[in-house]
Amino acid sequence: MEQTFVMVKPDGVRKQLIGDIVSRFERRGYTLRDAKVMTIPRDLAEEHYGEHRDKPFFGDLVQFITSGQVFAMVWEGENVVENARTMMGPTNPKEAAPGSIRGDYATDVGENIIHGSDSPESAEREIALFF
Ligand code: ABT
Ligand code: MG
Repeated sequence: MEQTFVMVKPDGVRKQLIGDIVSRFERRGYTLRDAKVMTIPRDLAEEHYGEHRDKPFFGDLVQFITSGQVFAMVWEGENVVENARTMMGPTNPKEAAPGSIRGDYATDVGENIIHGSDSPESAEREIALFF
């Protein structure tokens, strides 16, 4: 069965959204296979966001994702990689429809509440990195 890596980012934890986000995935029928609260070490953040290493926002991104606790999760179910991205809404919250997680709670592209793997290959890589 397909699995994906989902993470409530430090802004989502600060806004007390862990329960809401877990509830959305449960109501959708997905199964939580693993989860933990953690503070991401700098080297893990740089590895996780390695594809963005040369982008101008990379420094701010690593600073933000290591700025507080995150809630890392593995969710399982049919088509969960793609559906999780739909539930989250687009990366830029300005484009996110109400009812999506980012559409309901996020305001900033750099601090957008939640992460979800963007492909089954990314999911496998990210689950191995975090668990
Ligand atoms: P992540 O779930 O964090 O990977 O976001 P998503 O896959 O939706 O979007 P991508 B493209 O992977 O963005 C990674 C992080 O970089 C931030 N970002 C992105 C900026 O700050 N400025 C930009 O112009 C772009 C394109 C948003 C994402 N993270 N956070 N937090
Ligand atoms: Mg991404």
